[in-house]
Amino acid sequence: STQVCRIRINGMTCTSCSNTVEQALQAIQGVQKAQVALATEEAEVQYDPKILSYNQLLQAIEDTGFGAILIS
Ligand code: 9UX
Repeated sequence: STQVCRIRINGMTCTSCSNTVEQALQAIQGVQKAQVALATEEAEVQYDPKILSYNQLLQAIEDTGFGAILIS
């Protein structure tokens, strides 16, 4: 199954920042697709809700040193 969520990411200032966050999300078991947009400071993530919850996505972003707030 697939769930989509959008996350506001705080603190990104360059494409290296957004690539770091994007790769961290893509490396998580259960994440099917993750795109991070620097310009809008948002991530859109498709994931299997049977494998993980959005809280783990927020935690993974915070572990990279950035702030994360669920949008939808
Ligand atoms: Mo870019 Mo981001 O030089 O923490 S990697 S600012």
